[in-house]
This record gives sequence, structure tokens and C-alpha cells, in this order.
Amino acid sequence: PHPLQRSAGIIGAPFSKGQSRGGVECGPDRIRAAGLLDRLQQLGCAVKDYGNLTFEDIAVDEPVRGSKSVRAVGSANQRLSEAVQAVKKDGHTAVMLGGDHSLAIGSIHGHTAAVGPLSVVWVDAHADVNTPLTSYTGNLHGQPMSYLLYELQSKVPVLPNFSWMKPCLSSQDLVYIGLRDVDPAEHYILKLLGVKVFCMSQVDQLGVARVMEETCDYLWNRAKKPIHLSYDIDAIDPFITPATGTPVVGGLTYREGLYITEHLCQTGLLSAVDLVEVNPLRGRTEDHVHSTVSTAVDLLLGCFGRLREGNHLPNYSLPEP
Ligand code: 6HN
Ligand code: MN
Ligand code: MN
Ligand code: MN
Repeated sequence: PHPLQRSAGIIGAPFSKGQSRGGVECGPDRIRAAGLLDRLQQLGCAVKDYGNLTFEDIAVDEPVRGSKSVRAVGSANQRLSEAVQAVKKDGHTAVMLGGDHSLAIGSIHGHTAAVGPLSVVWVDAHADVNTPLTSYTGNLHGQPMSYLLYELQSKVPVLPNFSWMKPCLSSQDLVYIGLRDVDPAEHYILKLLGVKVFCMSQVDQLGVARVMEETCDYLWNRAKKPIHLSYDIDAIDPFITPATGTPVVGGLTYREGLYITEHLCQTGLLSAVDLVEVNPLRGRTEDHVHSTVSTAVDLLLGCFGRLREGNHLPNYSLPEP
């Protein structure tokens, strides 16, 4: 369909236990309050807001092999997976507003369960591919990809509240963009599996337009599959998006970040988007929070056909004098 005729099904996932900094659970409401729904509708995009998920309160959630809040993360992602499946069955492009990046487990799992094999574009300063056994921090938001990849299954221990999920992604169907803070074990994994990575050096070398062409060429080499875009706001330079839990200098410019969404939108294959790690409590000033949240909104609008050249609705007609 024409990009502007698509519909968005929005799921708020106010979940923060994949990391230790409070505030990221406020992301969904702040992004909505910045006018996301109205602005999508102004583009001619139909919008259904499925509201915010609620998550099970887990009283005792002791670390497992050093990883924190494993049961809470497992349970939250099971709910999210079901919610994403429902949104896809209703025919929408799924938009998951996080929350921390551990939510990609349920989002990608649910998306695959509903539509079959995916291509995943992971835009992030980080690779988020630690296993519970390689993680220095014990934070699950640095691990989601290890649970999702078939090739790492034998390296990931069985965890409580994760029995509902199985790996569902091949490492050949994944492209990373924006990496600049990768742990040694993660780097080893990326090399071992031969994962396609456009780190910030490659963005510098090739430019974002070439990165996006090569991303799509690579993903389509096997088959054109629905695309899942998992966008961590910390991919963007913290000068623009400082209100996030793990900022890293040297990130994508606003324009590069937006170009990624515009390019993926025009493929016509974008089927679900995660926008995660917006943490309003991490901005030192209200300006920092505003800049972070409004960038998140602009990235989502880019996913649904907003063009910097301008847009008009197909039925627009000039007023007669
Ligand atoms: N994120 N590699 C670090 C870790 O804790 O494993 C950082 C992870 C950041 C996760 O930004 O979604
Ligand atoms: Mn991330
Ligand atoms: Mn990150
Ligand atoms: Mn400042």
C-alpha cells in the first residue's frame, strides 16, 4: 500500500526492569503527549492506540547467573508478544513504545509469530547481544538479541519465565546500524556469526544513503521479508537525544537517524517498529527531554511516510477563490 495509507497500531510498554534506571517506563506517555497520534493522523495514517500494557508484579526476582529481574523481563515480554500478535492480526503496522530494549524480545517474537520470518534492522549504539553469561552489567536490555538468535541457543541458559519463547531469528536476517559501544564478547559473537554491521565508522565512510542501500540489498538477497525496525534512541547522538539511560558520544545526527526511517518506509515492507530507551528522567533540563522526545516522534513519523519535502493528503484540493 501507499505509505500514507498504512495504519499504525500503538502499544505502550512502560517497562524498565531490563536496566536499573527509573524513568524509562514514562517513555510511552511522554511520546504520546508530544502529539504522536495527532501527527500520524495528519499524515493520513489511520491510528489505533491499544493503550499501555500492565505488567505482573513479581515479589521475589533474585538475580539468575548474575542477570537481574529475569522473571519480570520474561513475564513482561510474554504479554508484549501477545499484544504485538493481536496488533498484527488486526492488520496494522505495530508500534511498540518502550520502555527499555529488553522489550525487543517480546516484540520480535510476537511479530514473527504473527507474520513469519522477518528481517530485523537494529539501530543502536549497542549490539544488545550479550548472553546472561557474558554480561558485565546483568542488565537484560543488553541481552535481547542473544535470546532471539537461533545460532546462540546453545550459549543461553534456561531462564525462569522464558519458557514461552524460542529463538526466531537467523543472524543472516539481521543488520545493525550505529554501533559504537560493543563489549568484547559481543564483538566476538558478531564476528563468529558474521552479522552484518554498519558501525559508526561505516556510517562515516559510506554515508547513510549507501548504508541504507546496502542494508536492503543484503536483507533482500535471500527473500523480501517483512521488516522489523528496532530503534534505540541512544543510536542518535546524545547532543540531540540526551534523555536516555546509556548515552554514548559520537552517534547518528538527527538527519542520518531520520533518513533511516524514511528509507525503510519507502520499501513498503516495514511491518513493526520499536522505539525504546527514551528516559524523561535522564534529561538534565526540560529542553533535553523535549529534544529527545520530539526526535523520537519524528523518527516514528518518518516510518509512516512523513517527508521532509512536505506531504499532502491524496484528496487535497486547492481552495477556490
Ligand atoms: N541498550 N553492553 C552494555 C550491557 O549492559 O550489556 C550496555 C547495554 C545497553 C543496552 O542500550 O539497550
Ligand atoms: Mn538497545
Ligand atoms: Mn543502546
Ligand atoms: Mn545542555
